[in-house]
Amino acid sequence: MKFFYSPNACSLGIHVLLEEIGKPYERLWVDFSKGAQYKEPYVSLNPKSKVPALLRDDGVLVTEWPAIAWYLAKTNPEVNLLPSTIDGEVRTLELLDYMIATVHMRGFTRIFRPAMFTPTIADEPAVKQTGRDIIDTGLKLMAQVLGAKAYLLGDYSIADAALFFLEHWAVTRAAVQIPPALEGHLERMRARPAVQRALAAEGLV
Ligand SMILES: N[C@@H](CCC(=O)N[C@@H](CS)C(=O)NCC(=O)O)C(=O)O
Repeated sequence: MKFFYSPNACSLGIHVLLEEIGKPYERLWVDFSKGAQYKEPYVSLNPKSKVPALLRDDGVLVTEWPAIAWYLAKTNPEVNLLPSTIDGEVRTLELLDYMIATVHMRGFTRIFRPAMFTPTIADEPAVKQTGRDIIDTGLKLMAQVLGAKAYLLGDYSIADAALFFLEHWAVTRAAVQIPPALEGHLERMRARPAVQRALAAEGLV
């Protein structure tokens, strides 16, 4: 299996899951500084020009964070990365979609790449502020879901890997304060050996 990533991109969360699973995989850096995501050979493999992407041993490419995480959880049931009930599965999907489609794509992307949201440079501060507001609301909602639990759904799951990269971005890339309840979650995540291995492999520690 080949895992396509870029250091400190959202692929970090999938990197964590691959390390939790612990089976061999090949890690391939898509160098954004060289625009490698828009060039051959990557663009033919993944015309979306995004990471994460997972190339299975049967040649099938899996893209989109929630789909990759779901695939990894379902194909490695012994690692218990998903709740076992239908209600738990639905709740996991609900959290993943919100964290990726809203908090990442509509929030953080506004801060990292404001020019994608306006053709006018003078508007970029307002775009970034809207991003901060979306992140703020999103992280507060995740803190409510977490409550006094150790992990979002009680037991550790793929949803925690998504929340981890959002928390990590907030603290290391966006200077956004995270709610106190999430500080504990971030510390618990950082204490996991799989998280430490993924951060080290991406040169983030
Ligand atoms: N909807 C995609 C989003 C992936 C995404 O936006 N990845 C970013 C890195 S965090 C990327 O590859 N950006 C490269 C680019 O847009 O040029 C998913 O869920 O995987």
